[in-house]
Amino acid sequence: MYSGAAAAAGPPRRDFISVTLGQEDAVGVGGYNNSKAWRRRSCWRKWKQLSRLQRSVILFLFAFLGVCGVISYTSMGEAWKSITNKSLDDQRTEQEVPRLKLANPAVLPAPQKADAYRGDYPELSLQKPPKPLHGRRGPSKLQIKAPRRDMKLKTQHDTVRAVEELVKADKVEKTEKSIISWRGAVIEPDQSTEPPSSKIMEPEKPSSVEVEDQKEPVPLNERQLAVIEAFRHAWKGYKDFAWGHDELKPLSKSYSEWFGLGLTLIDALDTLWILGLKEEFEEARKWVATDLVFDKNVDVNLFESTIRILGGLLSTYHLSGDSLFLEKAKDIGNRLMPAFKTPSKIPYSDVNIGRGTAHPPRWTSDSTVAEVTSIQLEFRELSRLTGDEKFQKAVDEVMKHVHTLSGKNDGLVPMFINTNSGQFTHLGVYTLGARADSYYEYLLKQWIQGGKKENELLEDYMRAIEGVKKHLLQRSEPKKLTFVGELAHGHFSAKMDHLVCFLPGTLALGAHNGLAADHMKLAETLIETCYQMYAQVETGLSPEIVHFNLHAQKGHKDVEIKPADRHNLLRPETVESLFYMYRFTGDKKYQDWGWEILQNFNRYTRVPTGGYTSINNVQNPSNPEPRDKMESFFLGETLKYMFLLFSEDMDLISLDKYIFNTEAHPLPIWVPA
Ligand code: DMJ
Repeated sequence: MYSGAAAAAGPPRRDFISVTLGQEDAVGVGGYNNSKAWRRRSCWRKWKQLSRLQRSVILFLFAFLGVCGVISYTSMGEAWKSITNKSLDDQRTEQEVPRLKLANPAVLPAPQKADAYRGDYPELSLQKPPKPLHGRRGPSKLQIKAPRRDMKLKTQHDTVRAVEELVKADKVEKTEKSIISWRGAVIEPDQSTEPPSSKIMEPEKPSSVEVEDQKEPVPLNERQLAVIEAFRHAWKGYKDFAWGHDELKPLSKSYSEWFGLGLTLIDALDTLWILGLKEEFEEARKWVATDLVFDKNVDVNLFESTIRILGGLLSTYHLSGDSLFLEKAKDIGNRLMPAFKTPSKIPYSDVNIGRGTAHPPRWTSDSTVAEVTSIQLEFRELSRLTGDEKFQKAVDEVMKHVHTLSGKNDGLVPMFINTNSGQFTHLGVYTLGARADSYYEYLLKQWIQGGKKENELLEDYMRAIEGVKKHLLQRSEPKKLTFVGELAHGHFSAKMDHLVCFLPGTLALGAHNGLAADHMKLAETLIETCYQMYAQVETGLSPEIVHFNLHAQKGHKDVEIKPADRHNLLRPETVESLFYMYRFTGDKKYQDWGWEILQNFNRYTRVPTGGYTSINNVQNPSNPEPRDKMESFFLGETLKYMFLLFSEDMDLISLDKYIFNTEAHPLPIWVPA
């Protein structure tokens, strides 16, 4: 149409386009010939007809257009590339959100129907990954970046060996110099001793197992079912008579309050999950969602509320993937922070979580050493999950400060620390029991939690274990049981709290993580002693405190019990250590010992109408004198460790992926093995 109109308009103009097409059309009268050969010939003819000047102008124009074309193509290409990349990125992020969710299922299956426990084992599998129950999963990125694997193994091994040697040779002095030379000798660039706090850049999401970790379900066994039955019996009492309150009083069918925060319910959340008690878990979750309020004018103990409430909420968040628990954890974490506003930054023991004020106990400005040094796993994890450094900073500062303090005895710490001066007080008394116990436990566990990089923690731990060996270990008569006594102003006392029975488990965990083999040997001898603290007693239950006989006396056992110490509070430490020992050795005697203990709890502490009770007298099987109180740790710790001890599934809360806080709440290891 265009060319025809040009032809009709008159003689061809020597214009490149119109001339060519118009002319050709005119020439082609009588038929439309558009063959390639004809077109080529005709073009050539036209070209020949042009003057030299015209040809030069046309060639110049072509060349000019060609150059322009190349330039604009390059710059447009760049622009286009970035546009397409961006849109690809957009697509990827949109697609990756669901993909990441699928690749990171919660570590354990959604709790199963409680009724399922009546028989059919295969249905009771604990392996299927659940969908998150409520709310959305947390943001992506599970781990703080791991160093290269081969390098990590080498340097960790070197570090551990070097620390062991130096501690043994007593060379790890408090002087800057030796520490620097030790570090210089073993630390590779990727093994910075900086606390992980400086690396917190963005919030983390709940822990998870990799897809390839999924394997055939391991059926529950009779003993695990017995634990579930015991738990349900305890839960029934709590539900019927103490729902939403701190502790059940099973005999008077009522409750007691400590903080007024539903302590037993929160402490038991992750046990419900692990045992697969779905209905009970849902009910408890509902209470947390609707009734758990921290905005209350109430004084809470910083340590107890951290290990039970903050720890319980964090681990339940990790297991279930339910953001409700993280929100609650953030809330209580923030409300506990005023405790750190002290002249020394060593926190006060008590906080009013409604008013935002904190204070020491009425009679002193001291805090307990174990309390201020056993809140770190929880606050560090809270920082990692929220991306807010303040929690970790506060607790790391405490550890750094304690690391530098004088008043230790070969790594053993006194029991009190002053919140004004920041110095240890009541010097000269050393125990692995009440008021100091979990200081030692958290040295090792923080080191593991943070990916085995914080060498001061390892150094303090190794030194302390050497201190235990040097000052606190003795053997009893007649059975020659190795036990951990106490030291008061140079005098050895053959007294051992049941609380000390956390130690075999902790030593075994250290050995499993590459520490000295003799730690494992010591763990094996100490767990035997802890078992004897049950076996040598009339009810088969341990008292709160025992005294060991250092000299053989006719008719006397190794274990002596004073009238004031013969109570049992349903404590977990021995079953906790049995769990670690079984996981690391596979020796079934540890399961058998735990089974005996469970049966004796059932025999002497079970209340028929629901719940279990502390007892006053472990030496009187005909009247153990029930105390009318079920401590929250019986559900949070004792029964959980029993269940895990009896499990043949070594990956059920794998000890290479999780670190248990001192209240048995599993938190993820940041750089799992
Ligand atoms: C628990 O609250 C914790 O295990 C703590 O570390 C020690 N006391 C009880 C259990 O005995």
